[in-house]
Amino acid sequence: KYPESINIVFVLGGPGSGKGTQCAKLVDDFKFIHLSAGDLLRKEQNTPGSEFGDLIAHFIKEGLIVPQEITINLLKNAIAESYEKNGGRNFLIDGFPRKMDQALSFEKIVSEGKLVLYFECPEEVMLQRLLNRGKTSGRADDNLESIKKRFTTFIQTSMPVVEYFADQNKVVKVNCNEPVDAVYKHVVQQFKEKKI
Ligand code: UP5
Ligand code: MG
Repeated sequence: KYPESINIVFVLGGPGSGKGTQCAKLVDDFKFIHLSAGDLLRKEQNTPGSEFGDLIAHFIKEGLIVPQEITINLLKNAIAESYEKNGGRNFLIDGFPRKMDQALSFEKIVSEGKLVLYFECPEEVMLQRLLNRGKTSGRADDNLESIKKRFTTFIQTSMPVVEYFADQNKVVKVNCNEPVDAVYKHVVQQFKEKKI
C-alpha cells in the first residue's frame, strides 16, 4: 500500500518553537510534503459529523496527547493520499511522534523516520510567541492555562521520544531562539550535511 521508499523527517520541538514556520520554508525550497499532526487533528475536529470531534477538542485544550490510533490513521491517510495524487515520497511530519507509543506504532505500521529535526527553544521565548500568536490565531490552546499544560506534556511525554531517536543518532538539534531566517539557515545546512 505504501511506496517502498518513502522518506520521513520528523520535526519535533516544544510548542511554539517554530516547527510550522520552518516546515513551510522547507516546502518552498525542497520537495517535501508537510504534514502537521496538530493541523490534521484540528481539521478532523472541525469535520462535521466526525465521531472524534469532542474528544480531540478536549485533548488539545488540555495539552494532552490524543489517543494514537486517531492521529496515526490521519497521518496514514494523508501520506497515502499525497502519494496517490502526485507520487510524493518525501514527508516532513511536524509535531509527531510526541509520545513513545506513537513512535513505536508508526515505525511498525508506516515507516521509520530517516532524520529528526529537533527545535530547541527556551520556554520563556516559546511562551511569548504563543501568547502573541494567541491574539489572532483563534487556537483553543493559545492561552496561558493551556500553554502551561502543553509545556508540561512536552517535557514529560515528548522529550523521551527525542531521546529515543537521539540514541539512534537520528537527531539534528537546531537552536530556535533566533530570527526565522537565521534558524532556517541552520536547518538547510544540516540538511545538506546529512544529504537529505
Ligand atoms: N515564530 C516562529 N519562529 C519564530 C522565530 N524564529 N522568531 C520569532 N517568532 C517566531 O510558531 C509559533 C509562533 O512563533 C508563530 O506566531 C510564529 O510566527 C512565531 P509555529 O511555527 O507555529 O510553531 P510550532 O512549533 O509549529 O507551534 P505549535 O503551536 O504548532 O506547536 P504545538 O506542538 O504545540 O502544536 P501542534 O499543532 O503540533 O499540536 C497541538 C496539540 O495537538 C497538542 O498539544 C496535542 O494536544 C495535539 N496533538 C496530539 O495529540 N498528537 C499529535 O501527534 C500532535 C498533536
Ligand atoms: Mg505547528
